[in-house]
Amino acid sequence: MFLGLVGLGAAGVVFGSAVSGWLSRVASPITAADRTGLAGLLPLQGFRLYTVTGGFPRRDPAEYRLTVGGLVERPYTLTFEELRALPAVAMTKDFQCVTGWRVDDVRWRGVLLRDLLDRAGVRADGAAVRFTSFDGVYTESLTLDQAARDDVVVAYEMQGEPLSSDHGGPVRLYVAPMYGYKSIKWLDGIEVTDRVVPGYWERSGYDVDAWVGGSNGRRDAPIS
Ligand SMILES: Nc1nc2c(c(=O)[nH]1)N[C@H]1C(S)=C(S)[C@@H](COP(=O)(O)O)O[C@H]1N2
Ligand SMILES: [Mo]
Repeated sequence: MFLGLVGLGAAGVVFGSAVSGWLSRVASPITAADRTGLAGLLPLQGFRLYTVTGGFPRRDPAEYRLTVGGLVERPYTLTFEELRALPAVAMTKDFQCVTGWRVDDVRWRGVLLRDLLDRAGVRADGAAVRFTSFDGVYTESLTLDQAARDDVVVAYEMQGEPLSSDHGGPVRLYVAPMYGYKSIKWLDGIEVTDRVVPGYWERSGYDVDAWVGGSNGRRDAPIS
């Protein structure tokens, strides 16, 4: 049973690189992230678990802090409980990685990124948002227009459960209409910037505007 699962996972990896075509150049660093071992190979409801640091950081919700700062009027820091006390949104939408895998109908719950930014008051010179991870390495970006969408969530629940550490818990970003690399795990910082600062994979060649089906040379069906 266990070996069967591993076999399936390995088949997924092979299939993923076979369909990548030209993408294998930029996708190979992601495959390298699977070096972290079996966790990266086991299919979890269709997800694969990614990290770029060689480890999966853990943070107790009691110790978790989310800072919102940069070009805002009122920078602030939230505890996990404070985040959970804010008005929440729920949505059921697909998750699509640029390497080809897609998980249909994932249930997400969290706070709209837009609401967190509104709370801080974005200054007139703000134009984009930069995100940081407590893995210490991964970063991401959105324009302010993208950040204001009603399908961009600072998520703390997935599939009706608290977001697991492996999936980026206690809090990750979920950018529904874009490829999975936009959905930064282990989110700890939201910083308004005066321009888009390309994120981790974007510095390796992935598109900064990562619309599913409309970027990275892929033809996936858009997330509806
Ligand atoms: N901090 C961090 N966030 C990350 C990544 C990562 O390696 N580190 N990988 C990204 C990519 S490419 C994808 S497809 C998704 C995968 O999410 P999962 O590991 O929960 O399946 O996380 C995204 N966010
Ligand atoms: Mo991905």
